[in-house]
Amino acid sequence: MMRLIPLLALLLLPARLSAYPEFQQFILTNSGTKVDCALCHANADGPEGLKEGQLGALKGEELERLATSRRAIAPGQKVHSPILNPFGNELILRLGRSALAEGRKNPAAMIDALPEDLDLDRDGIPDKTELREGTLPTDEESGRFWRLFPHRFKQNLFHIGMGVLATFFLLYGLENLLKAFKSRYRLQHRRSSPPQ
Ligand SMILES: [Ca+2]
Repeated sequence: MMRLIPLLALLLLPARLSAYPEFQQFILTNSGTKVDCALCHANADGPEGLKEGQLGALKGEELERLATSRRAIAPGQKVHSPILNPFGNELILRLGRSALAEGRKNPAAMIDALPEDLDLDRDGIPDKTELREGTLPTDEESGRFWRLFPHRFKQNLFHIGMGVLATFFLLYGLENLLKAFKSRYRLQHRRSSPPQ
């Protein structure tokens, strides 16, 4: 019972302690892209509610994980909050909840504090760039076209190589076929022409 009291208190916290609309507003202003809560949260509708990944649906062990993540004030603590997605949990690990809360006053500075090499989905676009541009750091298909291009090119290198080879052999075959038709036509033309 004693353990339930702090857990219940967590559920009764005001919504703004769980949701960070300032970041969504910053991204909208910075990139013109409207993002939903799926950027950092497990549920695209945000942490408040009764659906999967929302506070009202958490049970037993999930509440324990929520409490642990909310105690991660300083950076360096690996958490697995049930209301956050892998990127939200990574933000707590890298920055800590205190810096995240402070970041609401200056989202640009908070984003700058993220390491340049942090790229959760390994699509070649650093997470801080994805945040600025309103694309998803957890989805390798999400990103500006030209930023994703090198990653997609590398991913499809084998198929591109096979396509080039197939085109080469097709053109080579066509060229030889045309030569063969040409020689046959000349031969037939010579045979049908009366001797001079
Ligand atoms: Ca990325």
